[in-house]
Amino acid sequence: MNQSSTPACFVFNGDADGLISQHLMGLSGISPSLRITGLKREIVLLERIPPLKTANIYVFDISLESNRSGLLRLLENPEIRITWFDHHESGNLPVSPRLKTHIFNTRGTCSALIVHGEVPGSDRRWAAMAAFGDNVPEAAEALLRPKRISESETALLREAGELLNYNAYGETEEDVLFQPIKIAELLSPFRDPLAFIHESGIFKPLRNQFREDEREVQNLLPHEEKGLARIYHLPAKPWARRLGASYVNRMARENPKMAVAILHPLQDGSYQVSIRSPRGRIPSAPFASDLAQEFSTGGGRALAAGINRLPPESIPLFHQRFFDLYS
Ligand SMILES: [Mn+2]
Repeated sequence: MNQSSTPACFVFNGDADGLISQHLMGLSGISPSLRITGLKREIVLLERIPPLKTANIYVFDISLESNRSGLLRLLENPEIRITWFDHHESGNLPVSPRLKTHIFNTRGTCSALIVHGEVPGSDRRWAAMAAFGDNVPEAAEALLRPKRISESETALLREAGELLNYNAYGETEEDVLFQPIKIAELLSPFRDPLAFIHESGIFKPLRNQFREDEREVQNLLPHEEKGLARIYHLPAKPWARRLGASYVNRMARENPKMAVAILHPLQDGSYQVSIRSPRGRIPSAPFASDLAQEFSTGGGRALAAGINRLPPESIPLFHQRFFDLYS
């Protein structure tokens, strides 16, 4: 079958990195007949592809490991080819002549930087915008430096990337100002990132909402505090669902000697818990992952761990164990 007549399908994360990755592929001349995306935490996306007779599927910025079963099912169809760009841990790569991967799980990269490297002649300011949004600003700056992009233009690219990333956070569609699929459609005619920033109409409302959310966050007080340990309970409000995930990292960065836990209420009445142990190289600090694993849905790493679902009746126990270890 002639490849050019085969419909293309783009599947991507709804954050800045995913959106811009698929846009770069679109600018290279491949126009998708179908786009599939979601909010930041919706990463199992291959299963949402409707049955296709034939397709060239391009996947951006979602982990292969999380989509393995969907991928294996798609590869059973000999008329489907898949090209995958990502920077998350992938696990073993399935071997198939119809699967091509560009997956680099190294620090300081992001999917749009990988796509940028594969698409000849693409405007590096797009990849820089994505890298700023994906929290790898050093990579963005390194990409812009040889082109002598001005400080004011760099600042615009940075803010746009960060706002696109911020827009993808929420628990439901109602939590976000723009559905990521809508942003992908708005992006598609723009070749110039500055024109997109000035003319798409999304950045002013995003900036305003972000500032209001920031004000709410700044008024937040710890629910309980003992020594160098703090627990916050976020309210069941959209701003808290949008900023909660980045708030815990910010608290940990700004207070490196502090242990922090944040409880996010979920719709079913349970809580998602983020735990950060002190970063200030305190050798005796207990691992955040050890505390998380005391609870059935907990896991993570030494400095950053979490509990997916803490039932409300376990909150007093969590407080007690957290302060036992860290106060
Ligand atoms: Mn990414």
